[in-house]
Amino acid sequence: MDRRDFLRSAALAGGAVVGARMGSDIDLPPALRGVLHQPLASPASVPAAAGGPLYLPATVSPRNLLLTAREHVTSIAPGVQSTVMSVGDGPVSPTIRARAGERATITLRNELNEPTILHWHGLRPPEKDDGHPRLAVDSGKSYSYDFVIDERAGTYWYHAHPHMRTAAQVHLGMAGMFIITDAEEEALGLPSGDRELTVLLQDKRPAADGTVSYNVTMGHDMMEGLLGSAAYANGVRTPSVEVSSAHYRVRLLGAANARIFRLGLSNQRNLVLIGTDGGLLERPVSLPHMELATGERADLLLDFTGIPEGTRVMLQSLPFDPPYRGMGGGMGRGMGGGGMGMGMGGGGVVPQGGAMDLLEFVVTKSVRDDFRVPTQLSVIAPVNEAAISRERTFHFRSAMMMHQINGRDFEMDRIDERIPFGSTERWVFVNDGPFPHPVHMHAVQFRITDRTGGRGTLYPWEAGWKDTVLVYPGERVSVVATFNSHRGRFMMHCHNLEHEDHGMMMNFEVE
Ligand SMILES: [Cu+2]
Repeated sequence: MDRRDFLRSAALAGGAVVGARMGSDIDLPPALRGVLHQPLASPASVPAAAGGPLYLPATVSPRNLLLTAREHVTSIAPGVQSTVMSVGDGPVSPTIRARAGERATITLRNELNEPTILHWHGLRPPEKDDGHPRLAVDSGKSYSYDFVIDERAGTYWYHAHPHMRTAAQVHLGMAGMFIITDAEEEALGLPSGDRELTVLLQDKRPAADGTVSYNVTMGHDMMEGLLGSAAYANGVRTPSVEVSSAHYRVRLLGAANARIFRLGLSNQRNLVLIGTDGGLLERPVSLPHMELATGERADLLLDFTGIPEGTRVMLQSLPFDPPYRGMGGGMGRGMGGGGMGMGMGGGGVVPQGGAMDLLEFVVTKSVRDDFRVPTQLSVIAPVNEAAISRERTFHFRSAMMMHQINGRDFEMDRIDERIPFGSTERWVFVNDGPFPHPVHMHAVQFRITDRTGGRGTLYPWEAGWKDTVLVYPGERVSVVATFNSHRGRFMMHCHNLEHEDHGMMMNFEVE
């Protein structure tokens, strides 16, 4: 069935459109800067993790790299073997690690039973290497990439991007981290080796036996996007990882279908944010909590110094009242999201804003740690407003099972916008619908300059170079980008995986 047949049957299956509740009730973070070391608060009670060790993906170089995508069975929780789709043997795909300026020569071999293609999220390779869905290769075929990694040091990622199957494939493991280092970053002496972790955060709906599949419903899931009943870190259900009483660098990726995480620690120590999507911030920011939507990254320093052996600290998604009425919202957090969770082994679906335990740190070793958080990390030039040659506005709207940009569904071969190579433009993303949209641009890193409506402010985690920005209902968010990486066809889309699969994407040609 094609997309429209699918949508028609989805509509018949009965999804209602819930009106927006514009965001007047979000709590703004208090004064956030300058507090790098918080006194140790009395530990809150820490719920026991489902256990199981954190899966640590293999680290690979992008040089002469063969990535074989396949369906296979692997452990996703203690005693639970489940069928996943990933590159390699694990529940998520390997971590690619490269230095800025290195060349990537990568072959994707598709051993899945369906088309796939990989997109290097946040990187700016040429058109042929960007993983546009029209480049998807059939089962049994391969695709070769060859490009120079011309980016700042940062926490990037890669994931499957075939049209209408991105959600299923990413949900089941076709996603991995892409870490880039450079001399500027290395000079900072940030925690590394055993004290650096990369963690891909998702939520899923385990069945009664703990196995996971991509089991979306036609109505609700196709509108708000899939919300799960349990959290997964690197593909394993609420795992745990042993740490020393030291500083750790933890790079987090929002890789859920639709979940927005409000990250915080159960011992109430602050998160120290040092980088966002496109690399380091100018200065570290100490935050009691921060939000992370699908596609966004947070490069964090976590301080476990002075914490006694045996202490458990949970990285949590703290409860919040999302500034919109999701289909499970207002029906009681954790109560099953409007009946969606019935019959699921992990309990009911946790609505957007519901609390979730993500990853448990267990302090198992007391060590001396002389690391001091640097006061200056990098230099980021201010946005050059004078260089902006044009403003374009994009309206995002979801209604009646349709997810559209400027009133149009995605068409693979239609060029929606033409951009002069080298130009700097302001793009304004306007959310006219009832659901949040994390908006992602290929081919550029942008700066977020303004948010009006809704939350009406910019947050510390939206500073620096970004490639994805969360736009809540009623919001109007401006970004500034310079289109100087390559000529060719690229895309801008919502990164809610169900939204992008069902039309909320558009092509632009840099010419
Ligand atoms: Cu969306």
